[in-house]
Amino acid sequence: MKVKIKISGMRCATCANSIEKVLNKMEGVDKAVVNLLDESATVEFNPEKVSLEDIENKIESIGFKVVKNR
Ligand code: 9UX
Repeated sequence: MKVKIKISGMRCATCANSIEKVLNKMEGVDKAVVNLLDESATVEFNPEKVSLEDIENKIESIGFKVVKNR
């Protein structure tokens, strides 16, 4: 499935790249693209291998905030 996750706390391209790199390394994530200006991550993943919650927790574990109810 494909989801768009709103993220706050990114202040530069390196922030975006680091999130993208970490997400793309996760088991079950097929493709993650982070957009700094849009403050979002678009993630394609296999829900049988990884959950949306796992992905959101990973983003927060490296110091960014997932914004719900956009
Ligand atoms: Mo540069 Mo982005 O320190 O946190 S990587 S603003």
